[in-house]
Amino acid sequence: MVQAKKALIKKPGKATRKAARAGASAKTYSNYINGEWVASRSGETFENVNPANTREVVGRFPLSTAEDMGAAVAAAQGAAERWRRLPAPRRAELLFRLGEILIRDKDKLSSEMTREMGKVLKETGGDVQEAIDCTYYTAGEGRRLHGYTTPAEMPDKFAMCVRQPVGLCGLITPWNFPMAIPSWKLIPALVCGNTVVIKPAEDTPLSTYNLVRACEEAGIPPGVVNMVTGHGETVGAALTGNPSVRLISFTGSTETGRVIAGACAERNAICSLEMGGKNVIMVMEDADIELAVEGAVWGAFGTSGQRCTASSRIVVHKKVYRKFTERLVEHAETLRVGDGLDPQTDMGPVINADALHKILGYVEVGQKEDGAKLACGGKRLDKGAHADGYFMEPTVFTDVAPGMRIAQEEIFGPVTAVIPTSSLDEAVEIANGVRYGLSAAIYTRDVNRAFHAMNEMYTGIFYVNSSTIGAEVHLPFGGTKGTGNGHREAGTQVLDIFTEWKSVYVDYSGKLQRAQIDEVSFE
Ligand code: UN1
Repeated sequence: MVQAKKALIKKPGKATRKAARAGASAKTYSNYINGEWVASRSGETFENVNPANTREVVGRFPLSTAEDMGAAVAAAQGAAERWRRLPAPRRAELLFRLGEILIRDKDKLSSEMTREMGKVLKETGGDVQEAIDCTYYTAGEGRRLHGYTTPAEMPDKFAMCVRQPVGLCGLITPWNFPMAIPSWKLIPALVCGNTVVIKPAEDTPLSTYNLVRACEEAGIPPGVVNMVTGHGETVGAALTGNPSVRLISFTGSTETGRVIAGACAERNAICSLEMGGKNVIMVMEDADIELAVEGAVWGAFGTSGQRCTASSRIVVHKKVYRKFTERLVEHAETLRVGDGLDPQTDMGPVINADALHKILGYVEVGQKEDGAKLACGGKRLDKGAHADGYFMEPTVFTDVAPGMRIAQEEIFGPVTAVIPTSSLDEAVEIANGVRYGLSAAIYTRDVNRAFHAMNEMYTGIFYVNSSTIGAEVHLPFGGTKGTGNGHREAGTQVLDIFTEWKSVYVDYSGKLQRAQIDEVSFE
């Protein structure tokens, strides 16, 4: 789940006023509509602030209106026919060029992403790399986009099915993977022959801007890719409700996803949702404990726990419980929290003030739960180098019971809940006992246990002896239950979101042949 937001508009608080001073020289960015960089008709902007240092304004972005969104949709509609008719291998050539630009600019794109989003440089490098991987992998589909042929049930008749673009796609993207996730949507949409309008998260519009700018440089024609920044309630709603938009692809919070799904259902638009997770690592008594601790730290505190795939629950066999939790806490306490631009930093800030308050609220909830122990962390860091950012300590709760709120609800911050268990079957039951179904992992040296858990876990992603994070672009990404609505991004499976099937029958018998009715005999 990804929550908005820190758009600091109109009524600046203390931090905002300071930010406005420090950011007096910050660049003002534009929307991208029909190949032109244009301001919002509102004339207003919002500030994109560095969560590690709120005195720094990374840039000002258009506070767009429904009218701006209407213009972007019209542009995408205007380009749709020509883009669809451009052969897929030609479309893909432009995307390969886009991949080259992202490789060339990777360092700059990563550091700009760290400034707006907060995660450490090696992780923003990973984010840009994921966009590069997605671009290369998916552009290859320009020469595949396979359909299939199959025998027909009548003689002298040919049967096949082919993919066709769905049409105009609206992409609503989150702040935690500000380039990777837009690329998961944008690149397949384009290679399949759709035109798009992107509405990036208010917290991280710069990385999407950079991606769109690279599309322009790659020579993707005007109108094919459009970007409009602003609030979900105005521009997001205007995109979702526009009858010309055939598909909405959304990654973000469960609450927003539900609103979007409702709006799409009203007008029978296609809707692909990727929302929350309450992912789990199971640590069995035969596990390599050091490896499991490393995986837990990486999964729980990487990206400050702000991944849909974050390891927010760790179910540990009682026989190794003490050893594991001691090592986990020791490790968590050594993590250096700070500005992600500093190469010494292990964990950056969380995205904004609302997120910080929500996470700290969960720490309070956890402390009130009967039996759960706050083993480390739990506090905001706001002194010295941390004074101007949204920093908090890596936090571990132990002795958590599976039904507690901290074991059930998505916290989306650097907080993990360790739950004791006495058997693999019980671990699996606990692991499956949440409303989400994105990612799960098991640490064990026993292949039988690993396969059993793999088979029993009802999640979209499963790892053996590896953390719950780290999905690769050529495999499907998504989850069961409350995580989504049955779609998968990435892999070739994403093509089923961005295309519709057309079944084609060619009857070359020269006579009326009635399927299901005429008998065909051996003569
Ligand atoms: C997300 O958690 O929102 O598997 C996306 C991973 C990344 C993608 C995460 N490749 O952790």
